[in-house]
Amino acid sequence: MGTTAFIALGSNLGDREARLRYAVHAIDALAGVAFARGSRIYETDPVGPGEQGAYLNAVIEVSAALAARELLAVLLEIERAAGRKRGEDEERWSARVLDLDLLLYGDERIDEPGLRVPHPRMHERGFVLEPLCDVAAERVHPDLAVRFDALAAQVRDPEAVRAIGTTPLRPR
Ligand code: A4P
Ligand code: MG
Repeated sequence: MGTTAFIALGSNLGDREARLRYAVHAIDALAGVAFARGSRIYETDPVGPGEQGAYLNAVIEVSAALAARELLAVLLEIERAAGRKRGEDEERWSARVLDLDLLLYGDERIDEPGLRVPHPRMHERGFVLEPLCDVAAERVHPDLAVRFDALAAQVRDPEAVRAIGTTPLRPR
């Protein structure tokens, strides 16, 4: 079968939940990619410079018959398609309308121009690790050889990363 891959989803503009649901639906609809399971949706304090609103974040597991580079390419296409959906928002905020990061591709370690897996900042980000633990708590980070639940415990901040509801994200 395909390679197990994990994808992080983020949105902090407009109807954030609709954008995450659009993304998981679009990913599942891709030829060569099958949705396996999703985390809960989390509302998260923004990390990084500048003033920006809270994000919704989630992580999904898929089975991918595509190579990692092909998978990233189609994820970036879905990002762009979501950005085009709301005309007037697009110019100012397109980078944050929908962010799709390829976190893990099997246990592969890839460092090429435009493609780094595991995602280089995933191990220090609660907004990635908490939803990842919903679906892969016992998996081991391929570079660090540490379980994701242990990595999450090191950065845990329940006020900054809050599960909203209990229902796992899945394609409609
Ligand atoms: N790229 C290389 N490897 C990968 C990969 N594994 N996954 C390249 C995805 N992309 C990868 O991505 C720019 C390029 O990275 C892609 O075209 C691809 O070729 P980007 O997401 O547009 O920008 P960036 O360089 O990743 O910027 P930055 O600042 O690192 O953005 P991040 O890391 O995506 O973080 N706070 C909260 N609470 N929640 C969030 O989701 N997200 C960000 C953005 C900041 N703060 C946040 C959140
Ligand atoms: Mg990104």
